[in-house]
Amino acid sequence: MRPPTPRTLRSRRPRRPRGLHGKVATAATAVLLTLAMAAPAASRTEERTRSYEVTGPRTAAQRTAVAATGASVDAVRRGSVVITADAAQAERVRRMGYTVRALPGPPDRSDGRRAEPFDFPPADANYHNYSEAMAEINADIARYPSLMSKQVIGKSYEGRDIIAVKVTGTGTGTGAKPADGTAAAKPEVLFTHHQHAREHLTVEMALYLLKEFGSKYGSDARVTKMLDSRVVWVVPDLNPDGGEYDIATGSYRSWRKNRQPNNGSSARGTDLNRNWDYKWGCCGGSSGSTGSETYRGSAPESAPEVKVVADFVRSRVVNGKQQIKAAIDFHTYSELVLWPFGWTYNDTAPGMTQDDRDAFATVGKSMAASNGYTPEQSSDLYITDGSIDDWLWGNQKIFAYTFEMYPDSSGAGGGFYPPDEVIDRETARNRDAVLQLLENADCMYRAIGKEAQYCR
Ligand code: 0X9
Ligand code: CA
Ligand code: ZN
Repeated sequence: MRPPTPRTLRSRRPRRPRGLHGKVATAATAVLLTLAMAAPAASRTEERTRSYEVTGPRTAAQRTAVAATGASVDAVRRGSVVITADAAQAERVRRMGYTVRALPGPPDRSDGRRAEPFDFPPADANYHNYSEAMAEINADIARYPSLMSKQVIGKSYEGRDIIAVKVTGTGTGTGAKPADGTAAAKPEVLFTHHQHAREHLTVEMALYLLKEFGSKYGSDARVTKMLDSRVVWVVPDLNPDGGEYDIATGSYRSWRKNRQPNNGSSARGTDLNRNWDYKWGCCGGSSGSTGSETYRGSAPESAPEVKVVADFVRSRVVNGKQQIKAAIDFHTYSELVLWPFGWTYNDTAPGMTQDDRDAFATVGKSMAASNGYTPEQSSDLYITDGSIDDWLWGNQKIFAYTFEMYPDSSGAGGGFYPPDEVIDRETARNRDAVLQLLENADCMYRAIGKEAQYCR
């Protein structure tokens, strides 16, 4: 079968941005727009990647070897994987003896109409681009001002705000009061979204959480109790530049990384989830090649977006104690609940005792029972190094999970681009798991019956 014409051919002709028709049109967006639409040299390199089905790999070690070509492993099935790779990487995988079959590109959701620049195609109009997501969040905050507030914690490479929304009730919490009579600090829980540009459903997950917390606080007992006794931080968009780039032309680009240029290379972007400062580049779970889907960056936290969020997390250390106790980093896809470490196949390691691992696994399996995802250690998939959850746990002792959202890996659900009709169902699907994490956050070891040993 002849592979479909690469999109490069169609997008080589620079398109002129048209009017923004009712969208926020500022000089800044116009400049960004022009930047994204021009740059033909860069897009020649970038758009050579496509997705392939690789039949043969069935163990984590074999999948790690496939990933070591620099491809990203997007889905894991029994005896096969789906990868995003350029032609050279696909050829290396072929030479490992596996069958490599090119898959169709991202779906055309144009409905025959042209999409607005920087917006989702018409058939996916219920997804939120960056400015729509920010407007939605601002409206939530305006509606629930005593419950939510927003902080700009820094800027992306291209200068977009990276925000954290703080959500906490007016209740004083249930924790034991310190002897000095001051209010007990509420345990804090962090939700991060959209490290990978094409994983747009994760931004919808953030919007769902804020809407759910806002609308149910004071009426739903479980939500009220949790928001009164916890501080929730939602960082809805770690990679706004990549997300906007992915949708900029009206046809999805399957972009993963941020949009930071790399010295001496025409290939842009760092894989944010390989750029965190814990065992960075240690173990064959990332790439040192700028063109790779899993390029780890020139140094830990070299990506401004990672530095911004890592600084924010460090800023939650108060009187020497990290206030954030638990976290979920949302990705797509495969329907998984993952826990650290990603850098080693071993269940336990320096910084991960058997009790730590058991607490992770017990809460992880319980969350997975509620949403129907598969629970496992992240390295059961393939080795990753410099991932956010390894850093949050290894460096900050935060019980950090990775959720891989809808669809599963069967190939039926649209991969990174499920239709917008599934947004409501697939975000609400994680409601119970999120509440479970909040409920466990004050003492994760309670789940293994060791509260007295670890949490007094
Ligand atoms: O490779 C990744 O970064 C994640 N998969 S994705 O398809 N969303 O890119 C999986 C990460 C698993 N490893 C850790 N969580 N450490
Ligand atoms: Ca639709
Ligand atoms: Zn991801």
